[in-house]
Amino acid sequence: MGLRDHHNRYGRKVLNYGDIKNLYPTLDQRDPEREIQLHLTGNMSRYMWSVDGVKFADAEPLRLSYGERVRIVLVNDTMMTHPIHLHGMWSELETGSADYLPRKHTVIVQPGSSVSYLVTADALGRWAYHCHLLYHMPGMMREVRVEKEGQSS
Ligand SMILES: [Cu+2]
Repeated sequence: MGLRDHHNRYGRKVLNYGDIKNLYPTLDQRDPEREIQLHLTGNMSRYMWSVDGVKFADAEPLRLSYGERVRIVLVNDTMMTHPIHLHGMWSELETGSADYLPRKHTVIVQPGSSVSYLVTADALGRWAYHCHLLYHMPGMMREVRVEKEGQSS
């Protein structure tokens, strides 16, 4: 949104995710094998929240193969900011240099914007993946299942 090299009228720089860089090289240098795009959705007036228009109770788990490298693209279709937390694995923000991706637990997605990050599915099991705002959590939540190939449950 034009903030990357922008200074405000007081001469101060507006910091954003483009300014973060890992001190250490990206551990998993592989390109992602696939991309998962998810829309953060909701209804402000009824205060209902969802992913791709589906609330957690009605949603299928998101399945990742153990060891795979995947790109997640979150598109925020709402007018609120959502801090999205994937448990169990790092979210490596695709900002700046691919060789120094910053690793985060929770990724903030601004209203009307999108963010992409890479995940290495290196933790077997069932993980929560959700917005960290308490009142958004019941709807804006997915189970992520990391499974070995041919071993779905
Ligand atoms: Cu939220």
